[in-house]
Order: sequence, then structure tokens, then C-alpha cells
Amino acid sequence: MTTTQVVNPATEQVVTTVELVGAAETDAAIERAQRAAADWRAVAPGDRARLLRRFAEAVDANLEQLAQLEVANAGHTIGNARWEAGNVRDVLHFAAGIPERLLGNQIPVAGGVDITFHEPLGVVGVIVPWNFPMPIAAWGFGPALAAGNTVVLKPAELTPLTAIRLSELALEAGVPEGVFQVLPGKGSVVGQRFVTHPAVRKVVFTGSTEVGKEIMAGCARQVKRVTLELGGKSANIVFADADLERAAATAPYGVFDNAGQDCCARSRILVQRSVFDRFLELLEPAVHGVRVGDPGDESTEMGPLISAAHRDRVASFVEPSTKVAFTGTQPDGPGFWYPPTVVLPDAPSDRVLTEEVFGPVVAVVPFEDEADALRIANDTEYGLSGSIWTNDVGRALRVSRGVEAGNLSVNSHSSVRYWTPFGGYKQSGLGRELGPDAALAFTETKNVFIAT
Ligand code: TAP
Repeated sequence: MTTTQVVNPATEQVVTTVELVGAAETDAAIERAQRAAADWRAVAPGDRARLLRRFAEAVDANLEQLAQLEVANAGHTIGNARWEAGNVRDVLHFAAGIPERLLGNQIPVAGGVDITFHEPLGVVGVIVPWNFPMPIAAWGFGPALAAGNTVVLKPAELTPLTAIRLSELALEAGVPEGVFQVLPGKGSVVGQRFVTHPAVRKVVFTGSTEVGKEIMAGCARQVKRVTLELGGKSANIVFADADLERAAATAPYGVFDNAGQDCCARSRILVQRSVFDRFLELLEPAVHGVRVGDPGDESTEMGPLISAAHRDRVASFVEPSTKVAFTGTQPDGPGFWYPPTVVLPDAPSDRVLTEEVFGPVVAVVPFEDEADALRIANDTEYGLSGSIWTNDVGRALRVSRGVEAGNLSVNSHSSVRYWTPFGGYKQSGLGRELGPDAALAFTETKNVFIAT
């Protein structure tokens, strides 16, 4: 059995060692999930709902433990980690409302009755990245279980601890064996087997666009269902008529939250030229004010990056020739730290403007008018998220409709609510998670005509 060492990114100390699942064990788990699926789909809706509520309550009762695990494993600030564990609980409570509400249609037809059913797919494979190990896992397994599927879940190799604990809590809550299994292992082994094993009927993948394309191509061979949540290069568009003080004070948190390791990070700030200099003057103290340090400290706002390799990758975006406007702070000593960094690119083709950094680096660029703002915002293969700052309601709506992205917020930087849909345009993904239709991504619609 191979193992991996889990490292605390804030201290570089080994937290624990985890055994990695291989190909044969993955197949055995998928087959267990397949056997469990027949019974799980037959559990009465009210009983399945009750089990999910109990699972949610078990998460709530262990919220602090889960949060502390994420602080140690991923370097998330304790405030964020508590929110993330709470999000798992809330997604499960929301999912618990699904079984009794998985309504079909009765469609008027001649000569009989026509009804539709939303039937479970069978085994669903969920592949999770390291940046938000808990919420991203739950957005897949919550509605998938609620719709009557069984789930095999692969956490990222770097961050398996909370997913392992969640699978234990599911069992303690009474979710039957085989219904929700967590398989720590390599993407190239466990994740690939989800793609190639015919009993896995759907893959939910969150991660890089590069790997997402391979997953989609692999799934195509079996016409396997797939949901993809991939990268982003989101724009924070600040118009001259906005509350500039608020826009500047909040902009750092729209990109530096989770040290910028957020697919929704607003990593391009577009500012109307007439207020460009003023905005930068206001942004500088806001960036200096971001409290970077020990993620376990209640007042910390930004922790370290996930690994030394990832820090090198982030640093590669700030080249010797890059014009750095200003940077924030970072602690001394061990840990994979990188300071909040604001750059002023020379050209639209600069890597820092075209590629996802996935770290605390933001590029600020000027625009002339509404049309120019939309042109720049949409000049990317990605389309996940974004913000629009203006006090003109008409403009807020026009620009919201014009930006090619799945999740926009006006005069705020919020992206995620478990009861609203989440997902990307263009190469940011395929399909939607969360929201009122979350369960439908885990069902087939069956139409039945009964002659009368
Ligand atoms: P990836 O390298 O793509 O890894 C994501 C997951 O896929 C990991 O569990 C990984 O396993 C697994 N994997 C890797 N290669 C695989 C393969 N060939 N077959 C099956 N599974 C495979 O991404 P990452 O670097 O961990 O995460 C960062 C990326 O995720 C960013 O681009 C970010 O934007 C994106 N992201 C998107 C969203 C949404 S919602 N759109 C949310 C969060 C993150 P290992 O751990 O073994 O590598």
C-alpha cells in the first residue's frame, strides 16, 4: 500500500500519513457502490431525507473538528474553515429536502396518461481539488445521494483529511455501508478509474481546465454524464459612478480570499480610466490591511499557499519585468507564503491577464466605457464569476447580462449560496451545481405513456 504525507502548509510540518487507494481497491469500492445502489434507491423518500438530515446534524456536531482539520491540512483561515464545514451541513440539509420533492410531470396526451420520473443514475464519481476540499465535495455528494445515487469520492492527494472524516460521519449517522465511500488516491489512478469503469455513470469533476478536458474526452467513450467546474479569470469591473471607497476596500477580499486559490477569484480588476488613479490610491491601504499569517488565529484573513510547488508557480507570474504597483505583507519563517500582490500589466497578452494564477496576484487595468469594459471582461476563455460596481441600476443589469460568466454579483463579491445555481460559461465548466435544480444533474428523466 502506498502512502502520502499530509503537510501543514503554514508550518511545513507533517500532520499525518494517509494510505492511498490503488486501482484494484478502487474497482472493489465501485462494485460495492454498485451493489449498494439497488437498496439505496429503494429507501423511502422520507427515510432517505431523514438520513441526510442526520448526516447534516453529525457534521454540525463535529464542525469545529472539521474546521481545525482544514486549518491544519489546507492552511485555510479558521474563519473560512468554519464557514466551509457549515456549508457542508447546509448543503446536506438542503439535499434532505430533495427526496420528497423529486417531482415529475403529468403531460396531457391523447388516449392515455403521460408521466415523467427522475430516476437515479447509479454510481456517481466525484473528483475534488485541494482548494475547497469540504464544500466542493458536498456540492457533489449531497444532491447525488439525495437523488438516490451512491457516491465514490476522490479527494485531492494534498487534502484528504476532511473528506475521510465526512465519510466516517455519514456512517455514524446511519447512511448504509457502500453508499458514500471516500477513496484517497492519485488522480491518475482513482480518478481515471471513475472515468473508465463502466459502472460509474457520472463523473463530477472540479479542478483545472486542462484535466477537465481529459476527463470529458474519457467520459465521451462511454457517453458518461459529466459535470465540470474548472478554472476562472474573473473580472471585477469598477465604474466611475460606483462607491469607490467600498469598491477599493472590498476588492482585496474578492481576490485574496483563500490566498487567491479560488476559482471565483476576481483576479482582474477593470477600472474606468477617469477614476483609475484614485482607485489605486484607495486600494493600496486596503491591500496593506489584509492580515496574512497563522491561519489558526481568529483575526487572520489570509493564510499560506497549499504547497512549495504551487508557490513557485504563482511566483512565476511576477517576472522581473512585471510592474508591481504594491504588495501586502507575509510572515517570516516556515510556510508556503506569498504576499498579496497588485500588478499593472503592460499588454492584454501578459500571462498574468490571460492565465489563471490561483494565488494572491491581481492585475489592474483601465477601461474607457461600458462597451470597453465588456470587451475586456469577455476577452478570456474562462467565464465563471465576476463583480460589477456601479450605482446605476440599469448599467448593473446591462453589464450583468453582457458578461459571459455563470455567477455575477453587483456591489459585492459573493458567488456561492447553496440554494442558487453555480457553474461556468465557456472553458470554466459544463453544467451547474447547487440551486433548485441540483438533483436533476444526478437523474435521468424517464417518460412513461399509459394507454387508457
Ligand atoms: P487538478 O490538478 O485538475 O486536480 C483536481 C483533481 O483531479 C484532484 O483530485 C486530482 O488528483 C484529480 N486528477 C488529476 N489528474 C487526473 C486525471 N488524469 N484523471 C482523473 N482525476 C485527475 O486541479 P488542482 O490543481 O488540484 O485544482 C486547482 C484547479 O481547480 C484550478 O484551475 C481551479 O480554478 C479549479 N477549481 C474550479 C472550481 C470551480 S467550482 N469551477 C472550484 C475549485 C477549483 P490529485 O490530487 O492526485 O492530483
